[in-house]
Amino acid sequence: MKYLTLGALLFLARVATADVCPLTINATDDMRFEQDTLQVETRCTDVEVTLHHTGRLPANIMGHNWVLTKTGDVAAVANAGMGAGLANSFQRPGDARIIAATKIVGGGENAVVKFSTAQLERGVSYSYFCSAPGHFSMMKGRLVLNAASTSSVARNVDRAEAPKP
Ligand SMILES: [Cu+2]
Repeated sequence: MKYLTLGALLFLARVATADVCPLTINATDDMRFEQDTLQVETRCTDVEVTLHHTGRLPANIMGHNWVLTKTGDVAAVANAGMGAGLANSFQRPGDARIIAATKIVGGGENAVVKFSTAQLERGVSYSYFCSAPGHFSMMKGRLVLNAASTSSVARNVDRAEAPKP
């Protein structure tokens, strides 16, 4: 009986958490992301990105965020965000080009954002960057979907590509 109970618990735990994939990215006082690529495995239905600011400088001096868009939207979204101010984490409110984003953090702080991979399409290039004014030319990288095609991500993408009514 004990085995059955433990087995049931393990099964439930696996169902509840299996497809949320954690990723961590570090941002520094010298205006860099320590990772220039983040890989998302195809089994991930959701991604939870933790931005960690490894430095000591406060948010109003060297604050960083993590913003995900299509690669072709990076410059326009960064420019639109510049005028939004620190209070809006340098993101234009309601900017539909932003797929996922954290708030701005200062040294020693973390921020977390979770998003669904269902909105990511195969064959499209995605990039992340920091939208603090002047940072995106230094602070950007690629979010890469692993190409294996039999996962839940691939099925989600197929649905997303179906003709819209
Ligand atoms: Cu930054």
